[in-house]
Amino acid sequence: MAPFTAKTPARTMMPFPLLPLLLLNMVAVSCSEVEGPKKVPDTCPVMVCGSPGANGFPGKDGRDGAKGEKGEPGEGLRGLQGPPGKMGPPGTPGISGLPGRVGQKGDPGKCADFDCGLVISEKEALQEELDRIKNWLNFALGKRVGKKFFLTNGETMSLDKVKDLCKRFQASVAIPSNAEENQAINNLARREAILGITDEENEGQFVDLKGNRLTYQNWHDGEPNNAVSGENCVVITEKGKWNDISCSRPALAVCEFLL
Ligand SMILES: [Ca+2]
Ligand SMILES: [Ca+2]
Repeated sequence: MAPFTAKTPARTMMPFPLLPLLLLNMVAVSCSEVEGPKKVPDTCPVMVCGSPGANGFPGKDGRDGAKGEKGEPGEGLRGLQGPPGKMGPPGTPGISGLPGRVGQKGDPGKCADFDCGLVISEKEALQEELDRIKNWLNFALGKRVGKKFFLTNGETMSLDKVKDLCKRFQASVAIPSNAEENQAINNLARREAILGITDEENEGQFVDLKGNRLTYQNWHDGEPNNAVSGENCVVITEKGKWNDISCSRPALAVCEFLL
């Protein structure tokens, strides 16, 4: 390269090629004056004071942020209803309901003439048979007075057992309500027989087994005397008179049936 000398008049006449260097020095001086005594990074003056460069390439995507809150439901169109599903298993049976009210009695039915005649004839035959049996019993064992029919099984037992025996046959322990019934029982028994009378609840106050006061009495002389350790049951003697006895003492069982 040729040295810069005075012999090159063209260049001495044109100092403009040195102008950029001069401007650059001026800029450096001005910047140092602005920043003052602070230590200025080496790269600052040129970047701040120079002309802005072109935008660089976009950086890489950042990492995913925290999950956001659930959004409001959308308002899309409702889909069509699907086909019905399969039938499920049968449920457990429910509790039975309360029985309904009893209905009104119906009208009597009509039967054919042949059937009605058969029913009537059978009824008449049964009634005749029943009457015959009653007569046999009356003749052999029992005594009938009015609507009462007295029967005995021929056994002797205490009052409690006579009550159970009569109850089994829908009857009750014999108790005369008048002289005629007293005579019928005496004729049937012909010995001591238990009567349905007691004063267990109130001493000396004899009542029937339902607690009703007596309407007829036929005590033996000197009876009831509640003798020994107490007598709260009653028998009809072979003479047809009454006597109070101990309830543990057995006598003939006699039941009365209502016809
Ligand atoms: Ca007594
Ligand atoms: Ca007595």
